[in-house]
Amino acid sequence: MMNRNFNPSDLLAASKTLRENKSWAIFTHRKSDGDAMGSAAALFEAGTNLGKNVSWFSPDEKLPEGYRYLPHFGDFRTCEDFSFIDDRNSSAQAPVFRHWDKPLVCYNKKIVGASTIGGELVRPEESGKFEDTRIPRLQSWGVCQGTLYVFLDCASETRSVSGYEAGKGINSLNIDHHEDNSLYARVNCVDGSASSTCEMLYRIFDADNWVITQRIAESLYTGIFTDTGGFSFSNTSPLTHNIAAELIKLGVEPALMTDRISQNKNQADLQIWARALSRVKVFGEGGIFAVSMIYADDFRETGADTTGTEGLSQMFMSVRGVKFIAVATEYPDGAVRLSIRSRDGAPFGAGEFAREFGGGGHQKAAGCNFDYPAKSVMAELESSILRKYHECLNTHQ
Ligand SMILES: [Mn+2]
Repeated sequence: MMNRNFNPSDLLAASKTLRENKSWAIFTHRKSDGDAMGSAAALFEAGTNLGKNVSWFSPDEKLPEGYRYLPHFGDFRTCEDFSFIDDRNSSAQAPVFRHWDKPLVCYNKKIVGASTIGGELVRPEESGKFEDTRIPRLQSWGVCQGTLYVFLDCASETRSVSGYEAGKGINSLNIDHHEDNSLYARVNCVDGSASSTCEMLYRIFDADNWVITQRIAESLYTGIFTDTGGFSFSNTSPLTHNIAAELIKLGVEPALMTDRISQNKNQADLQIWARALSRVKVFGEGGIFAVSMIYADDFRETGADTTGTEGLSQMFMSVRGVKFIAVATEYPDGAVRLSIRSRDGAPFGAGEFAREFGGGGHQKAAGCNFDYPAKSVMAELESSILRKYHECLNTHQ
């Protein structure tokens, strides 16, 4: 599912959509990174300056503490299992907060409560009888009829919100730079050649003369810096540097930003990194592959939380000769997720590998779930990589 060619008019269309709507609910992806948070913070601040009613949701329970300097860090709301259901009797889908004991249904035409009884969702016609104090709370966050759902840095809707399906009348905007973005929103502004979602957001603001304050500039710089590995990855273009230069003119201090972004570890984080580093296995012809693993026990024993591993996978790319790495993380709930990186000269890209397991991402940075019991993950990962490697060798012969 490659995105269609990006058209520069998409920038103005995105700006127009944002300007036309009074209420924005921003969604970012699971496992928040600097680009997801930087773009959300920048858009939140820009919206506030325009007098919009803005809210921000992600499936994460908490954000990485290192980014606390971003504006609106504290306005983030967790939306684990925030999902859209398709109600046949309504012209629009409804977002549901399933992680609350009683789910909330919010329709475009009217707002009603609903509840689960014995696990079954009560139909909307019955649901009016529920009085739910959370509805005003949801409304106070700005999620109400006509709210614009803005997806930032999400290649697919399911990275942020489960059950969302495109084309069902949802007032939605998708701003992203993943080349495998499935263009799931009503308005899509996706350029796979952009370094970051923050770069896309800058181009949208610039195209329609938005006021970019220092706080917005610092947020945008954060996402551009982190997604380009400090302007070192191959996604760094002349335009990326030009935008960074504009942001510096707007008040960003590069040395301060680098300290803020890179000084984001605590003792427990280093201890969990040490465990992952100690388990590294380099293999394949000439040592082109590396894998490692973090177990749920590592989080318990070190006291690190799951946000403490951001940047770890890039560390493995510093091994001489390595072209492709995968780091498996067993989360406290038992799910195992791969963080995958590749560089030029790898027999297959990170994104291509991730898609075989139902994941996604960029050609050189991607992720997927890996459904094996934790104790066999390292062996299964190595054999999956070698199997894929041999397939590639055979097709190229
Ligand atoms: Mn990104």
